[in-house]
Amino acid sequence: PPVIRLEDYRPTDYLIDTVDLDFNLDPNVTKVTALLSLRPNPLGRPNAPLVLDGDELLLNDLRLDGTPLDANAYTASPQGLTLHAPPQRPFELRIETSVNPTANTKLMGLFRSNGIYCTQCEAEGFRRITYFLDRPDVLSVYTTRIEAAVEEAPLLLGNGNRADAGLMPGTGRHFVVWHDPHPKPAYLFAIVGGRLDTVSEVYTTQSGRRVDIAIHVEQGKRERATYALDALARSMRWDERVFGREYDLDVFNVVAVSDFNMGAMENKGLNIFNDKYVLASQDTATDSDYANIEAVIAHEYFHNWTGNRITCRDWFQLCLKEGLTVFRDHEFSADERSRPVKRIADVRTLRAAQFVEDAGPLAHPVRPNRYREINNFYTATVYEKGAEVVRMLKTMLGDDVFRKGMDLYFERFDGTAATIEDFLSCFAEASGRSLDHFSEWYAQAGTPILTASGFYDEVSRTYRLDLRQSTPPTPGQPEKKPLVMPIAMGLVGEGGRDLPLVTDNDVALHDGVLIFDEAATSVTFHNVTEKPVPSLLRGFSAPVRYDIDLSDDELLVLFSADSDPFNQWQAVQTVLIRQLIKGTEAVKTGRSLPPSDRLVRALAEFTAATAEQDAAFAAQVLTLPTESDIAREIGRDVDPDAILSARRAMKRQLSEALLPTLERLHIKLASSDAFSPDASSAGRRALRNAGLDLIAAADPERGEQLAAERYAAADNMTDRMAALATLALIPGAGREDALADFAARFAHDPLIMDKWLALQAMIPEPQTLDRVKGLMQHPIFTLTNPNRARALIGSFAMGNPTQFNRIDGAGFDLLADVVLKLDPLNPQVAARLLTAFRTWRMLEPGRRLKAEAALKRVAAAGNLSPDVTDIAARSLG
Ligand code: HT7
Ligand code: ZN
Repeated sequence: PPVIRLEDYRPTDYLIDTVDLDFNLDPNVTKVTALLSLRPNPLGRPNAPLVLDGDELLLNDLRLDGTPLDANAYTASPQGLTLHAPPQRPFELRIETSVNPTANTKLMGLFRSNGIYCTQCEAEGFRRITYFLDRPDVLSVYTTRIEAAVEEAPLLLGNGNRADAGLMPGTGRHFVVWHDPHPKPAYLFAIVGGRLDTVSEVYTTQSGRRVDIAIHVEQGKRERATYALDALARSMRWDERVFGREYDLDVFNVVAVSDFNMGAMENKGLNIFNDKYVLASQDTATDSDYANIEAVIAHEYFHNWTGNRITCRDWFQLCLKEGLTVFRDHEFSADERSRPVKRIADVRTLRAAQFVEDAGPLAHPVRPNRYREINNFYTATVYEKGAEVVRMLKTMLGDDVFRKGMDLYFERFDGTAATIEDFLSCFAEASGRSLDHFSEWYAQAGTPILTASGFYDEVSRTYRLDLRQSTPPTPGQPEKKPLVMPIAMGLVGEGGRDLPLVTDNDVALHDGVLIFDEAATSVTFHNVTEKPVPSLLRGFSAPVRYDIDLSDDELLVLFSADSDPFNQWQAVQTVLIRQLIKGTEAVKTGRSLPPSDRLVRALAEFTAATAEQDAAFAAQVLTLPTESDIAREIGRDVDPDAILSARRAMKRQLSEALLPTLERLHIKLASSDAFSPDASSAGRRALRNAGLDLIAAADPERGEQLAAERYAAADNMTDRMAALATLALIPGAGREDALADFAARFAHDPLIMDKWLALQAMIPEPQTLDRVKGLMQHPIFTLTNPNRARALIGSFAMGNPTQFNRIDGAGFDLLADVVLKLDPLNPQVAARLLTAFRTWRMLEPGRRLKAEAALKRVAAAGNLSPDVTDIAARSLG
């Protein structure tokens, strides 16, 4: 595929003011009639041909202002339609196309999921419905008429408000007309048709507008939609309160389907969801499922302003809507749940997904400046790092100025397709500060490394902090500049007290936030009455890797006393990671290193004294860094087997030392209260289950017994899955029996069986490869359903470091085979699975060679999609 470059952006030559669509829904031949009112764009080239995008389309009929077009006036193919000399005045084009929704396995455009008609148009799916200027800067007002058999699709939904409906006597068919008054790009277009169950309520906005909000799910699943409906109402209220944003239509519909390429889609007034992010009940969803549902419901709703009312000028600006909306959903969850625990969870995800991406062959800036396949840029960098950049803006400017900037952005760019420059200009204006240097965060790829060292001078009572930053090279960007980093900090004295921060006048330090924007600097703090321990990057105030010359003892002071809970957690994680890295080195020479006494003592004290007070936080503290966390910190010549052994040994030794405390905690946390998915109940479950995991590490027999009891007695999916996960790590009949029991209980529900598939795919044992191959033959598994493919193959490739990276290369081969098989069916999902190879260069040489061979085999295969071609080429590049 050709490279598309940011610098080549130019406006379209024509505009499309209104779009009238008529869908005649049929499983195999759906006819789509599009009436487009076009006019030359004053900003475009005069007399240019009109080049409309298409993808696998069949053109039935074409008329200009009501008259069939002469055959030599246009060129049509499944991939596009060109009018050679369109009128240089307003004109109407009527296009009739046919599509086959049942044959659409790519799940882009119009497709059917379990018999339900639905659409997915972002990024470039609308061109699979009709010929169009399918790019985000073409904004049109849509009216959509949908006609279908009443029996097959009693419910017909579209964007906007319902304008008309009726039966078509004698045909068994009916129709509904939807009108969306808000101009929008084609990627936000959607329709749904099917037999669905509904939960709904009336939501009254702060200004008194009554909105019918509804969630529609597959038949028989209505009770599992109530949590999502509640999360939607809470999101709407939060956006009014925190950002002053109100909903703007009479209805808001959410539809959940079981075949979906990503999590959900923010189509105007008609969000379509992967049912994984809607369906929840005590028996079927874990606490993290509940949290994810709340977050994704909020995310898609928040897009109504950040994405829909203000959209992107081009796909390079994707982070304008995604980074900002992720930031908004993170803030929402932080307000609804525990802010520190949410921050820890988000930083874990950032490091696991984005830092890894940024350190490998697929690294790219938050705003990429070139792409071959836009579907491959819905990445952790655009989403998660994009959110971090917005968070840094808020940290630097303060809450009030940030809100002022957001208000200005909504006011000035409402109804437009905007850019990152537009966004930043609002904050520059609101703050009176230049953000030119800050804007480099959008352009420069790679994770900066912040190095800090401190010197205390007792005599002058000064503390000098030396800071340096550098960013390793990334593909296409060998040279890096220093970035602007807000470093939220404190100097921690005796008993955890924050010492006053007194600096020279020229130091940019406000409200405990130091702005560091050079390659190196030194900051001197005065009147420092005792030797402090610096606590830097509080709340993870910048998305950087951080290296400070603090001893383990100093870090453990922060763990027990820092006023910032994030840095408490970070401090103990840093000590754990350091010891795990040393442990991994020791394993390679046949030794084993126990955790230090100081670490054991600190964790024992914490567990005994404070764990219960904030169970969710304690669960985070007691969850060891993952194998992938350790691999990422090691960075090169990674041997996943050595990491697994070191981590197992450390976990066992730590747990042995903590065992009596863990047992006590376990008993105290046993609750007979009625189930509630709220954050504090979930926190208690999380801590109890983290405890179970550790007890099993110290004493497998006892762990197995406890887990089997917990599994059998569980009255909710969190406890059942946690117990099953503990059992899954203990080979033998107990595990196999429990897995069989789970399969028997939930065989009827593929979404729940995904948990069973994923758990087995992540067992760190050599037999897992054959287990995964066997599960691919299981009746529940099908490659054409993205959730199934991700649960089994994705979990194996991304969640089982020792087995995917097997020394014999069989793990790589399995993934390569699956990608090649899936690519013709669903290239988007195939390409996403292939990104599991992004860490291959970090491996030790033997494994590296095998991974490279598998990747090369994929790259050399014929007839690959642009999606897979692009990932394979960049991974090898
Ligand atoms: N804006 C959406 C991104 C998206 C997508 C969703 C479903 C299927 C294919 C898709 N391609 C891109 C989801 C979001 O970030 O809110
Ligand atoms: Zn989004």
